[in-house]
Amino acid sequence: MSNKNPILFSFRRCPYAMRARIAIKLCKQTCEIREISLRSKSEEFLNLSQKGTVPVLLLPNGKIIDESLDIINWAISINDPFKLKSDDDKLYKEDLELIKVFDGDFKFHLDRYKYSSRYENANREKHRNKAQAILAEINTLLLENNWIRGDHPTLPDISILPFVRQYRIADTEWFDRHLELPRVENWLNDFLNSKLLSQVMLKYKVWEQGDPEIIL
Ligand SMILES: N[C@@H](CCC(=O)N[C@@H](CS)C(=O)NCC(=O)O)C(=O)O
Repeated sequence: MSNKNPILFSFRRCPYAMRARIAIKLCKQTCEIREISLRSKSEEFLNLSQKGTVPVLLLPNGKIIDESLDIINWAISINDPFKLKSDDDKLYKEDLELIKVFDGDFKFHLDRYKYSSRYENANREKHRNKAQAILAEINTLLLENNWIRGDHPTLPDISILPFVRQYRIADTEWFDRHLELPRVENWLNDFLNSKLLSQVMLKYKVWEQGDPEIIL
């Protein structure tokens, strides 16, 4: 298979795919986007990556990148006009640690809060509160800035916010009334109202063989 542009296999609502799309946009990479059905994954997709998770990026040279953070790093390594990656090694390490907390603990509690019926003995409220405690730490990081590292979104914001968005969606009324972390609420609101998010949340029908190329 030879393509002119890298191809991103994506699923609109997936937070991992969202952060990959955001990085691709902010790093101004031209990629084709193909919406995948997670319920019926095409053979073409499964042949690329047996994990069967989105996002997957297929490069013109045939290389496959099938982890969202690796896709973000790929984009950053080519062009990083907004300095998503900090020049300061210490801050960069802290960013990676923070992302790890969200990909690990936060996601663990988010899943058990959002989909409590799918987990045996999951105590919805307990998991909501555990995730809230992690957000309280972010609240302190946002004391001086709108975004984690200053006046514009960088690596930790774009990697974490798609999961915070899901946390709100799990119970919007509770989040809006009872979270009581005003800086986190503003931070999420700025993200939800951003042009950037609306650009990467356009709706596409599931890609089928023969469909014209759609550029992200
Ligand atoms: N560690 C992976 C996780 C990706 C992931 O779990 N994506 C979910 C969708 S949000 C998925 O594709 N799940 C497979 C499925 O639902 O069949 C990454 O960062 O790319």
